[in-house]
Amino acid sequence: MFRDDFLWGGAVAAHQCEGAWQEGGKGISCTDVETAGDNVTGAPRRLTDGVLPGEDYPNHVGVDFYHHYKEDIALLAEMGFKAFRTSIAWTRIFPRGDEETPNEEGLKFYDDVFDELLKYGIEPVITLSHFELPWALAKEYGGFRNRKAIDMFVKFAKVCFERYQHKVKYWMTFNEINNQADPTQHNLIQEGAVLLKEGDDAEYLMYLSAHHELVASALAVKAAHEINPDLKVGCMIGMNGVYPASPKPEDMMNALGAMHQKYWFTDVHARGHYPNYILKKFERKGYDFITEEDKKILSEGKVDYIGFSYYMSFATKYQGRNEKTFDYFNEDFVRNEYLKASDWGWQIDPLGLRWCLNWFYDRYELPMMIVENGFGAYDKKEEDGTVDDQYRIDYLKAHIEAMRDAVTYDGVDLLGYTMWSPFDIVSASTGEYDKRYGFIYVNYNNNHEGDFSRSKKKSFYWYKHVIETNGEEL
Ligand code: P53
Repeated sequence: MFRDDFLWGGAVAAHQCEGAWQEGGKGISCTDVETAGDNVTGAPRRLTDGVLPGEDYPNHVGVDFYHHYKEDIALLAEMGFKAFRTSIAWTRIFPRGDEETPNEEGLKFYDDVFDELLKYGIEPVITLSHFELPWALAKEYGGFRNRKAIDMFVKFAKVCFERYQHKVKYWMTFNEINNQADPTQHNLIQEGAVLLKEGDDAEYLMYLSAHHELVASALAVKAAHEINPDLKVGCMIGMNGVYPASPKPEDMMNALGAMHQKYWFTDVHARGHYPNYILKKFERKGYDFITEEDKKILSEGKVDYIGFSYYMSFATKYQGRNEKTFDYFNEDFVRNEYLKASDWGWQIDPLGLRWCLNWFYDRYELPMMIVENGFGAYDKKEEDGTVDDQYRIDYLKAHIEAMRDAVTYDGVDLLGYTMWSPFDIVSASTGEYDKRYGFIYVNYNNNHEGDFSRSKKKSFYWYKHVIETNGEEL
């Protein structure tokens, strides 16, 4: 049984839906210089040095939410949404990140969006940094490898808390802060505006900039509580539980090692200090960037709740590379023969969601919010304009059932569920339009064909009923 005020809803991020990349005084963000990838050819997204002619930058147009938000929010209200999660594009508020004063036009845009939501009784749930940091922060300051980024972020956060404190109660600081545990250029730029240069040690830079982000996050939590004690600030963890590939003890230890390396970020956010297994790693590697002042800040800025996304689970097999430390290597991840996968290779595991809810709750005993969960698929629009997306209903139904069991049988404290994404948007990992998650079809595709018109899929009516019955009838 879900609580009476359970926050049923959906989630998006500004850069994946808004478009209008040069309107309202917005500055260039790091995703504005990321090209589209392609799941069919396997071509990855590329980061270009500034906006170059002839390149395809899908986030420049998104699905034009900037001009469609009233229509979109009306559709969410029709489904009975209680909450809508989006992000505030940092570059609409501070176009370069280092300005003295915020951009009023940007602030006004989010006032309008929040007012529109509140008109229907939909609660905005807001992420401050969701893969869209200022490009100037990356180019001119080195992103979060530089401590100056901490001040820039905290300034941005304070402006938002002050301005929207009476419209937004639930906040999150850095979206999927732990994706960078795999320190690829894509992950480092999305998380911390870090550009890798020749000779850089990506792993070191990841720990350094993640540390600065965690300090910035703790300062933001503290500031929010000072500005208004009613505000709740959470972390946002990209959670994909790691199973051992077999009961072999080494596989078990490998899975534990992977869990440590991928999720230590949560320990810092929730407990206010680093776990010993990471401090030991820093000792071995000679990393020495945590100051006494930082420790104090972390201990004073513990999060109020755990926000997390869940799409899939992983399995890992010990290959002997990491004797003693059991550090994880991407090559150790193997297919789980018990699970099916999406067309993008994401392994579908509803019960894994229940496992993850328990894992978080056992460790932290904090309220939780599932702020992303959804099924990216190729949809087919029929002649009559409908989309029969039963596979999406099946996916969501099984996951909601698992989370309901976690509440009913395990007693985890769950505040809400915002699925990803109520209307189709641009994919974050591949930059595609054709990877669709929505209950609402957006007429636009990878080839830039379409007029952005919106229409309801079969799942639209299904989710409306789920909300109506507070998750009793799936
Ligand atoms: P897309 C990787 C693995 C799981 C979730 O992802 C991830 C990522 C990074 O892309 O990201 C989250 O669009 C993220 C959203 C994103 C969503 O999952 O790649 O917070 O911005 O769109 C779905 O299919």
